[in-house]
Amino acid sequence: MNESIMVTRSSMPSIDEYMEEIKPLFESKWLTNNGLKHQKFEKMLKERLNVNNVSLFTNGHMALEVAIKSMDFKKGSEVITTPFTFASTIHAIVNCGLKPVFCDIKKDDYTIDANKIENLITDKTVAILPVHVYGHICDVESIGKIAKKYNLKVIYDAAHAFNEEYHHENVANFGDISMFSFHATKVFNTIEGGALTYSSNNLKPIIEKMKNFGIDGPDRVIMVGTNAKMNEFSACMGICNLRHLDEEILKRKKVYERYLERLSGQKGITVSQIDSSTKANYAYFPVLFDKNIFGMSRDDVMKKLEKENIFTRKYFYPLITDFDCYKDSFDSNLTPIAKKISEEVLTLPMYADLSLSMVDKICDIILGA
Ligand code: T4K
Repeated sequence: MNESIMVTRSSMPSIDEYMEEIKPLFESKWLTNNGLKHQKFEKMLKERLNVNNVSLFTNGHMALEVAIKSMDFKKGSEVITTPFTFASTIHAIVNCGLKPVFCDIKKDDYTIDANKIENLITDKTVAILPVHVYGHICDVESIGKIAKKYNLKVIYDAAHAFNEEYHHENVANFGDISMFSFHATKVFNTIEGGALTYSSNNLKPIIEKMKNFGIDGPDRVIMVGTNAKMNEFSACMGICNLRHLDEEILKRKKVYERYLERLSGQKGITVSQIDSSTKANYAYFPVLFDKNIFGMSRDDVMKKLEKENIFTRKYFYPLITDFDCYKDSFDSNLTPIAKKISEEVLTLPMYADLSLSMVDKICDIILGA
């Protein structure tokens, strides 16, 4: 049997490089709680992303929850967001006692449709939480203007967009806060991990305390915090992986270009092109299959590839509003574009070490060559 090809594969440094980085931990025995590696990694990220503040987290999800909590919104307030995302985005809003209000997405890049946001604003709206889904950068200018007009906060779920730039500005600088995921399946990983980036220096002490139980010194706890700190081994993985990020992204670019060459222009297949204003990270390769034109549905293609031991994923199906835990509270028919895309989308294998011959094989299977 051929080796299985999964939708992605973690990037890792060599064992030697990682061992070298973690060696001091075996002497210091300092494993977490803002250790030296954590401090080093935070500084490296701050410089790389060119942002005022970085806070490191145990994972992207907890980072997002802390980002929302740090804004101190009144319970029951509304947050305008997208249903076309991973469970985490909406769970974070709900876990913070807020109500998600779903806005439809754009046909071309699957990010929130800024033209439809204003209609959803009520006197309970406090924030917009858009997602740079697949690394497609949202319409940050329009979102920023709406937020200013109505005095709303903007928290970007930038889980997929690490290292990306829009008109030469790093995505880490948009909105009030951006959240990045450093999960093993991401372009850049710290095994599990995540980060918040933000310009306001006032937020730094709040966010840092919130992720450490609200502790403000040996005898003081000043807020109801949580535990969401990044540990030293994860920070070491981040330090090592950051050294190789540019070459990893370059390899992904080659995979992306080969897919594009093979699949774009095929009838019934839609591939999303990267906007010229974006410096991309090539996080995912989503493809839409229109059964009426292509002849096979997304599920048919998925099964056909599975027979050859190639495992794709339906990121993001079902739509969040169709989840068992949300379907009684929301109506997915109110966001018809998101619903249609979630029914047609398949994310193909995408990672730095995916060979171009494997990309050809995947495309041959899809196209029945
Ligand atoms: N917001 C958005 C928009 C997100 O997409 C995510 C996470 C978050 C927020 C929250 O961030 P984190 O809290 O996770 O930092 C995966 C990831 O667990 C999740 O991080 C990610 N989004 C989501 C889109 O995908 P699964 O359940 O699909 O992953 P899994 O375990 O099926 O892995 C997929 C493939 O990756 C495997 O088939 C092989 C490969 N893999 C997986 C693991 C775990 C590796 O190569 N190495 C590994 O260690 O959720």
